[in-house]
Amino acid sequence: MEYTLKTETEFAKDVLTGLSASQKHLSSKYFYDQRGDKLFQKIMHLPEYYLTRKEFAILDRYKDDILARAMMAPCFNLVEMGAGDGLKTKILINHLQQEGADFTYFPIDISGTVLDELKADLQQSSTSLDVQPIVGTYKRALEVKKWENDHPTLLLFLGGNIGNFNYEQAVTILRNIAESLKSGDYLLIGFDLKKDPDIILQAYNDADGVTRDFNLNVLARINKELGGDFDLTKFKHWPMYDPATGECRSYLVSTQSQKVCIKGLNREFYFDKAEAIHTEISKKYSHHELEVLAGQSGFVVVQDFEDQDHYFTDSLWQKR
Ligand code: AVI
Repeated sequence: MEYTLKTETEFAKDVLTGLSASQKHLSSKYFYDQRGDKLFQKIMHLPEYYLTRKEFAILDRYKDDILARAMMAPCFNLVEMGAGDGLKTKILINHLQQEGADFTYFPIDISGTVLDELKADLQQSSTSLDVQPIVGTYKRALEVKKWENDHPTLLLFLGGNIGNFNYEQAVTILRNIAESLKSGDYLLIGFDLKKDPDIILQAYNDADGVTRDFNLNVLARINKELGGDFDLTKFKHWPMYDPATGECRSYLVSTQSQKVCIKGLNREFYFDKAEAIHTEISKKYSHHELEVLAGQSGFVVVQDFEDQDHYFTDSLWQKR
């Protein structure tokens, strides 16, 4: 089949840059297409993947306290970065509705499919809920700032999504978030905390291989969208956790020397045997690190809400 050159898309540009680098890399944001979204849904229910369960328990247990602290006006904006299926947020939304709160919900996600489903789902249970989805990257959504009005804002950045950025990138994103907010507005942000390395590693190396397939999905996506001929059986999923930095890094390691052709880029890429493509970072934080991060990005930590095992925290920050 003939492939038209697709070098203009952001995906194509990033793949070209990433696979041409001396340390090959591909961004984990490209895990999430329709199949990737489904795999991530599955991950969230895996016994090894504690993050979702822990955060769910936190929101369920502390919803009153969180909203009592963060609600400053009868009418407000509820913005959510990386909303996904909104499963956890529904706890807060349902609670707000029971309390008769007047708010507009702005879910932001890179996946339009996921947002369509979320909106339909929310409006099925409450036809009066004002949902204004924003499809795009965090960066783009913060530029567009559809929630810019006179009302105060509570911005949710849940799921430990901030962990998918390195420290410098996290500071940049959080500063951008701070700029999109008014002084006194709140940010509720989820951090996976440093803990026993075995527990962390297992969460990214589940027995059923769902996380492996999720990682490999970036190659499947290159095959599908850019006409690549990656043989997925020739790459090994390899997560590793460094307890000093708190970084869980995932790689795809080539099991043999091989050549891969990507027609859409009109390029061939060579892999040595055991050469790695870095695909994801999932950073785990200490309390001290997150206090510093808040300060560096224009926030103060108001309160940490944690699960009983102290695996995860939803940290409530206020814009200075
Ligand atoms: C979305 N994000 C917080 C997940 C994480 O834990 O880093 C993505 C993920 N990657 C592998 N498993 C889950």
